[in-house]
Amino acid sequence: DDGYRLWLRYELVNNSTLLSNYRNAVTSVYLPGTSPSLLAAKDELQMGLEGLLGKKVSFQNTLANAQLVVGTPASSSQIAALPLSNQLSKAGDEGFVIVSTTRSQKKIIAIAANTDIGVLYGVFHFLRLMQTQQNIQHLAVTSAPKTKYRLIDHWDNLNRTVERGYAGFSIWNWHTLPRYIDQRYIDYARANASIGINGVVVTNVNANALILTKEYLEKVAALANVFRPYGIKIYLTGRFSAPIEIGKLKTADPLNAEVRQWWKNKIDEIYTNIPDFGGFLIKANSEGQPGPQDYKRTHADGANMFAEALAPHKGIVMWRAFVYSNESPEDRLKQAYAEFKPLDGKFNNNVAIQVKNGPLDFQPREPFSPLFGAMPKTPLFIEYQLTQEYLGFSTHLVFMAPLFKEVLNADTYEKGKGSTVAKVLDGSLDGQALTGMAGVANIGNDINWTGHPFGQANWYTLGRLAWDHQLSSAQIANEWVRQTFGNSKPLVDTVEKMMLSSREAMVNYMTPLGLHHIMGYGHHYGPAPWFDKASRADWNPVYFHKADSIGIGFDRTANGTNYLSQYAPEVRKQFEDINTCPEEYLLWFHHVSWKHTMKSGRNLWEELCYRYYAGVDSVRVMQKEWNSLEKLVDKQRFNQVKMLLAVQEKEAVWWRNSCLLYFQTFSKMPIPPSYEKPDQTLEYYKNLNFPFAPGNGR
Ligand code: BDP
Repeated sequence: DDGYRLWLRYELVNNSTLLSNYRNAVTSVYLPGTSPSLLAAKDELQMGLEGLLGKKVSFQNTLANAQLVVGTPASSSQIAALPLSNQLSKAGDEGFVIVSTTRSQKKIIAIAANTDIGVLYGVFHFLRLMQTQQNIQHLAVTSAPKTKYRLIDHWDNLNRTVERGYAGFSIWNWHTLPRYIDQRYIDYARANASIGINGVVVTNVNANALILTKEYLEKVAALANVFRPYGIKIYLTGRFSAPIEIGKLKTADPLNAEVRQWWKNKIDEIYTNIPDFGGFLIKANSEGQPGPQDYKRTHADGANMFAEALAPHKGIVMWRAFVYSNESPEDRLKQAYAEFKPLDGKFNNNVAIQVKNGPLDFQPREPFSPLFGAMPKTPLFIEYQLTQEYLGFSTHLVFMAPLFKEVLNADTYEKGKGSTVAKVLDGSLDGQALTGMAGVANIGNDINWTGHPFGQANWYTLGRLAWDHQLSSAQIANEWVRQTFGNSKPLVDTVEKMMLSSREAMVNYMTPLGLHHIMGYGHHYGPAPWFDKASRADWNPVYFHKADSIGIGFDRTANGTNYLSQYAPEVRKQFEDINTCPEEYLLWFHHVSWKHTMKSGRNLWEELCYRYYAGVDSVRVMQKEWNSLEKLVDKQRFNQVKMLLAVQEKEAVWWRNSCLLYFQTFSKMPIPPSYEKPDQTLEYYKNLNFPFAPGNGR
């Protein structure tokens, strides 16, 4: 199996009792209607059922002969006559109901929704139930998404390189668009729809104005046409200086009338090509990107200029809060809050501020960004990174659901206890209508889409959590494994266990106890805690770990940078006291003595050794677990994962050894003799170089 089919494999049900139950329940289908979304639902249902059941399904012209009834009250009066209005009233515009009911003394299953796209989502959910071998005798599902904008952000350049992409080149072939429609675009749309993704940003946040030219917009429109039946809107990244670069204006000042008119015209032009264009994602005044501050204007001035032009078309602006400036000597972590918090309430109502999950930059573990809970008058979207820039690229098996959930469950205390990040995001805490979740894509043109077969699980997770943030990591892992690899119990149990332990393993072998940003410079491959040559202080690992003869860690308490003042008092209090600060975040907030006694009774140095070694051990356990599955997994994917785990083990050892040998030059304490000895010297690790490491892709 080459992995191309992702979690939509629809293999024959291999449990004979279940197979005959399923065959008895759903082989005749009534799915009326001819809209593109209903036709997509029909195609999917046919392909899915025929694969799962190993026999043809017959599509009926009337409900009378059908076992499975699929549609909306508008698509068929016979469906309108079913007693579903109660459930449907809870399904909203995108949700669905799946119920077992009887009609004229006959058992039927109805998949119904208020809209055609809801039907498609319902069909995908139903197929998921069967792919994961659930009982479908007594169904009573009502499901509606908890966030409105559920997005995949591609960092794809027009020349098909992908910024921080580790799965090949961009799947968008701008050269052959618009006339050649790669089957991949359709399968991509199916995969996204199957997990409820309804928006795709196709271009890199480090934007290129060319995408806004007539020639490219035709191509973008062709993609939008492919996505539309699947309920997916297309978004672009907006290069702030585009009016200068392609519009021949002298300025891009957002308060300049000509500039505003230029954007208005451009946006109107986009909508004549793409009537349901979603809007813009914008990175401005960050890492060298142009923005409103170049003209002494605020982020709100910039965002509102776009918002005004998009509003008549119902488009939105997603304005990124990932900003930090070169000039500021401040703790880099404080900058986003310092710039955005004062702007709370100043954005038009079709602007959302898109905030990375943590205050720094997609590290293996970060505390939640203090912007969550600090901007009650502004819709906030969360941005996660699926591509594993800081998590071992696409050679490490790291299941991110626990990372995502950790942030969602974090309590901001904005309105007292229980004010979780999830409630900020789903709008329930502050009554926001614009709600959303985004993941930076890990997708490329590799045959299996994500390079590592398990990278698919992170794409899957983003969609599932954006739909329902209450799903547990275990449930997501379980459904993904069943659909992607199969349903046998030892297989499901073992893979689920591997997945659920993988994130903590990675934190341990890379950055335990709150360490962060100690990776190689530029390409971010492997460890380089010693690196201190970057042009900016805050691109240097030494700036972040601050190891010295006394201890290690970044003091962000009132005695240090006072970053902690950006959190609610309850949060601050917990983190600020070295005794109540969770050890996972210790070195994030404190400079701690090597001799400090940890909860385990070990001192800090010993604990650091313990964690690094535990990380490597966990990878070795994963290897054993995977090897036990040889007979249960197809050969191709079995071998791929086996090879990748070997790479991961080697790199985990590299992280462990080089970090401990380096930090040891400060702690001056031995690595406990019971641990295996590093087989290389610190000098060896420092001298490694990686001409082959993927760079930033630009
Ligand atoms: C950083 C990446 C950089 C991105 C930036 C961003 O290293 O390539 O452009 O994030 O999010 O993590 O804009």
